[in-house]
Amino acid sequence: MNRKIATINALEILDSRGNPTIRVFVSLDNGIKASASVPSGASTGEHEAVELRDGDKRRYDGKGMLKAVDSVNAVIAPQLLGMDPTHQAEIDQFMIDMSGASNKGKLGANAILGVSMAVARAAAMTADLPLYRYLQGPGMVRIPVPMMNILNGGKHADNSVDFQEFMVMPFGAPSFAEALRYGAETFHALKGILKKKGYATSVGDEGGFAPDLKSNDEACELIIGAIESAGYVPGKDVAIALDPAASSFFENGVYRLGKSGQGDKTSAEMTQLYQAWIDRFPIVSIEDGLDENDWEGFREHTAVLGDRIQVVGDDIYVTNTEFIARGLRDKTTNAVLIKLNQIGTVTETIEAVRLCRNAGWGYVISHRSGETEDTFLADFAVGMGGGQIKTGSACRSERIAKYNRLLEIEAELGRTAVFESPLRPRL
Ligand code: 2PG
Ligand code: MG
Repeated sequence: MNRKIATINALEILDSRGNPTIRVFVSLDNGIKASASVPSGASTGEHEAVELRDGDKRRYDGKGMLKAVDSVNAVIAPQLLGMDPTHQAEIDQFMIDMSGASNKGKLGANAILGVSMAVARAAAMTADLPLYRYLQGPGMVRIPVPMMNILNGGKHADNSVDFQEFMVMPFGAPSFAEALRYGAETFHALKGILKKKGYATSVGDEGGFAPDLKSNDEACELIIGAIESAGYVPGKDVAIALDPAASSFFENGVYRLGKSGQGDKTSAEMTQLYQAWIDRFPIVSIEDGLDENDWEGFREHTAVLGDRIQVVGDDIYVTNTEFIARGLRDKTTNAVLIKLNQIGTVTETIEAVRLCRNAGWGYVISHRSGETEDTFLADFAVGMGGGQIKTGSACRSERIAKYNRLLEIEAELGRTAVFESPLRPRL
């Protein structure tokens, strides 16, 4: 069967924040055409694969992506033409080698990932399979439980909340469609409560509210109120997941809870604080509760909390198998956040997932704060089978696009789709 890569080219487009990103188009000699768009983070981990931006202040304040477009069109494309798109690992390795020891910065992790994703899509189309099926292979299909970021603090909001993301996880729902409904109803209930209290209801980058709350505790209290007012039982139908993004308030060896006025804390004190919260609120998952370089602190944090909740590492691992392997050895966390553009190729991301799965660890497939309308992530989350996705609130089309794609997949599969949270209700 004919399925050679015939053309590859890239286009500078805009992401959900109005910043440039890249879309890559791949065509095969059998007439198949596919494209994929690359997301971009704000609270990036120190060791993430390096995004290539122009740095030319005359365009988009230096954030242009014409150099990355050029990497695809002039450097990567000529090398990959004629290759079989189903040879994903070989193609990805080829690009990794071309970028040398630059953590993908020479060609741009954005350029490389765009090609990698578009190639995967073209290969799936050639095989006449939905992307999730192509990525997963045969067998049971699991639709992920969403972690929906409905309230923001930290660097994402101008309020007195130190922690970045407060998410609802409708894990008691019988299906993804119902989970999405629980989550969306909770989001709307929260809006009503905020309005009544005279708080702002404008939304941030990921669609969560960012009201001028008085404390970290108030954020959890409001969410509990919203879950109940939507008619659900906190901890049974809908639980809370957090991403404090602690690297963003770690300064000179201390955790500085400056926004809430709770003062400076050590790792152990932060863990105590989370423990007290877990006692009070139905929290089932905490991501980046500590700083990305605080490996020792994380180990203790997981020893204390790991039996009760999912402890997720994001910035500490940056979806890199070397860091994840260290985490597995040291029991640093018990779960990993997985982001395609932190590592830069589909193959390496799948490797990271495989490592987690083989160790019996949880993994959450995640969006970035800068996204596009591309739904690759939804198929990827289904294909990886981990049962968890983090892709924003119940508004903003770049987030909803992923949820709508998951609805589509669940409807397509009918009764054969499995919807089951890896996290159990704690009641
Ligand atoms: C995170 C992500 C996504 P960003 O910290 O987990 O929510 O944010 O994409 O800005 O790194
Ligand atoms: Mg995070």
